[in-house]
Amino acid sequence: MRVTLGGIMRFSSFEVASGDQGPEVRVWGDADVLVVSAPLPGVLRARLFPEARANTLGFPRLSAKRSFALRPDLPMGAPLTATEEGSEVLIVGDGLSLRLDRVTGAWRVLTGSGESQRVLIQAHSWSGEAPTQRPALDAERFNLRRTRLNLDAPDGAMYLGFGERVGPLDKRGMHLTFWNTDCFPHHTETDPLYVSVPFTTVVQSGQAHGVFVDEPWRMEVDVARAHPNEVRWASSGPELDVYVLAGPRPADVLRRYADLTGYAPMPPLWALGAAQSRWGYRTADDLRAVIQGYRDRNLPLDSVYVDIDHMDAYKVWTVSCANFPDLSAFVKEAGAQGVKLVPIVDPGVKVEAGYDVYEEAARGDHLVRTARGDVLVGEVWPDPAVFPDFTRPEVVTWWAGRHKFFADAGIQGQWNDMNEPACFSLRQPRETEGKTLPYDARHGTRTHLEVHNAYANGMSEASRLGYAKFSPNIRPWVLTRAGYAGIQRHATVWTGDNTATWSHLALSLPMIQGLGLSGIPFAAADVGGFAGDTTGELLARWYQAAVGYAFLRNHAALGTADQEPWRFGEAVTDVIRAALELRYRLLPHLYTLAHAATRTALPVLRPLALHWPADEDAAREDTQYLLGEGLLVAPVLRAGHRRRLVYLPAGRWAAVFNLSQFGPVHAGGQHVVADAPLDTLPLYLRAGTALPVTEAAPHTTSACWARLTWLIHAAPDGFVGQLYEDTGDGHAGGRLTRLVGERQGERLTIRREADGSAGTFEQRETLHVLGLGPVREVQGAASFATESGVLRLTLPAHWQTVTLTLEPGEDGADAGVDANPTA
Ligand code: MIG
Repeated sequence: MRVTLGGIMRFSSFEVASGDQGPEVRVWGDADVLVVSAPLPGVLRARLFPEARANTLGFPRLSAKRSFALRPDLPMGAPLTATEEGSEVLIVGDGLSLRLDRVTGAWRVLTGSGESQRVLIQAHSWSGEAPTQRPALDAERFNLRRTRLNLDAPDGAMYLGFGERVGPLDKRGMHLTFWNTDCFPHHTETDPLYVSVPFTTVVQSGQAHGVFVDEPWRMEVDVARAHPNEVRWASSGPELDVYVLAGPRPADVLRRYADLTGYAPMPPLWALGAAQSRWGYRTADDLRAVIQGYRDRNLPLDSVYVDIDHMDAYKVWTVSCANFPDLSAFVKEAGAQGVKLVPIVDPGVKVEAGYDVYEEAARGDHLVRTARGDVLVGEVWPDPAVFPDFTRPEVVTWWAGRHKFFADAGIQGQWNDMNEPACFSLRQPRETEGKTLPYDARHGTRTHLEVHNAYANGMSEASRLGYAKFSPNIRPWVLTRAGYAGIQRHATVWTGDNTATWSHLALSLPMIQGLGLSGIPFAAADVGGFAGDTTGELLARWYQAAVGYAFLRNHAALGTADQEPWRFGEAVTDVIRAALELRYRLLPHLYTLAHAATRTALPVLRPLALHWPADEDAAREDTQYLLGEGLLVAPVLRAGHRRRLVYLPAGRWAAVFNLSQFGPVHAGGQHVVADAPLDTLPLYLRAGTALPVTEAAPHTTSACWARLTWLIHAAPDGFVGQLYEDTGDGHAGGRLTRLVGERQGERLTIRREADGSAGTFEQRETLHVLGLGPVREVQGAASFATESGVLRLTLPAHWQTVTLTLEPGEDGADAGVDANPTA
């Protein structure tokens, strides 16, 4: 219990001091400490340490914290001021201020000043407990809600993000746990899952701010469920490390979060191509047959994933000689067909005398221990198995060194699984929360309860370090199942073991969108569903929905029905081929979005909430998504449906279904009905947008597009488009092109502005422009023609400017607008 001294202020002293991360304001009383700093513009950090006197040494100074989330090169924070105002302490940082009531300990964070001042966060209570002295080793001695913070949840505020979660985009009304869990199968109500990111973007009246609680400890957050107007955080650790991030737009919050925790590195182009996987492909011959299956049917394919059967007796960093007699030769063979291999790596190390990985780990003291101090032994695929302690830097370095094995074989991508960590059972049985290690297992001086959620970050950091060391000229592609905040610096996430059901197809969109809003821009779900038998219709619709997933992997569990694209007859194969070709046509745009993600943290697959937070219909819509601000995807997510309702946000939207037809144009701010027979993916292009696309290909080669078409939906004042190009891999620079159309009266000037270089290659560019009306004259194009309202321009090499003279009086942009097609 917290002790409050009658009549005495909870906070009686404060000072401005110099902390490990820069200037900080320390406020303390008899027991509690609050330390405020300004790590970045528009970001305020408040370390809340109730009962600090009983919990720490050096009171009121708090010891430095090692964060798994923050980027390692975070600059020193900015200066702050602290003044006394009546019963409050006012702390002013870089863009945000904090007011603490010295009597009650309540505090709030404000943005702006004077008239425009707004309260972002109101914390009305926070409390904690001293450590208990009970010596027992059982899980009960852990107080899972040791430190608590209650924040105001104003009516109407939406809470987005929180990492990997089921349910709708807005988590208001849910109780969420941060404890990475291998749960199989998960359902539409299951919580927690594999990834813990204690970060939310709060949207209220169209304005956004963020709250990030940087604690890898087991935590819970009750998002206005137990109390309709409170968000209640509870940690099993002794403090809460809270970052408040200013908006005003959701995109600003996301950028500030990435400034703090890091940006995802640029993926190689091939990782954006089609991928085939299955738990059950055992041998090189199995994979040969898969690749052949794709090539025989003219289905694009860029990678195959190689599941646990590649190992010798599930020993990590080995390959079964029987299944893969010559791994490097097979990597080359697949490479010659444009296909990369992505092997799985599990953290569990088999206990076996003479097995070098085990021997090294044991000798180097790299393993997780029990509370008693012995090496902890459990069972995973290898049995018995021990667990490298990836929370310690020296273990990360050791594991990174192990990647030489795959790097030398020419492997460029890796799939880190089971890193919650998953553990099926323990040699010395103990109660655990989910199939993992016990709370009191030891990671150096820390307990598992404290670092469980961060386990996967170290494992994937090692992968990135390993490939950087052994294959410095490529961009490694690292996939992880588990993760904590900051995981995006090392790996991207797939959503784990979903099922081959329509509800999981639908669920994939809010899950991926939620991960995107949690700083992980390249997340995706297994296409077709992992568990259970898929059907042709479900698989076809899933491929359509996945046209805009950041990566596109068909994966299935052992023992389920085959689900390669050709397993359901030719009609379904044709639909899937068309979806894959659409994907490959979109690659210039998707690759540009990927590049943008590495700089802005905006995800590839975006919720409408990101760009239209003030429009409630848009903000709550999670059956559709955006690829950039101008392309809206509305896949059919239900069995038997051949039409769907689509919400179009503000603007004018041209139907560009399958990217093969142009029109009609709808006014936004309304629902429209899309006709979508099985072979149709409803897509809409917003007026003002130029979308770069290319031609379909059997596999990717370079992201310098030899054939480029800009699909343009001209707004009355013009349009703009972006294109990022480079060689598709490696670290050489790229070229960013802006295509700008500016209309003044009857004249439309189209300019191409390029920045950077992408080497010399021949590019054949065409523009397809909708929304112009009749054209009288064209200057600067090689040729042009108008066909059913779309102007097609072919451009000469290295063109800079094209000028169009339009027929006067025609407002082409309004032609064919369907103001309310549902009426
Ligand atoms: O206990 O490696 O989520 O994608 O196929 C199951 C076998 C282990 C779980 C992964 C799944 C993978 C499977 N793995």
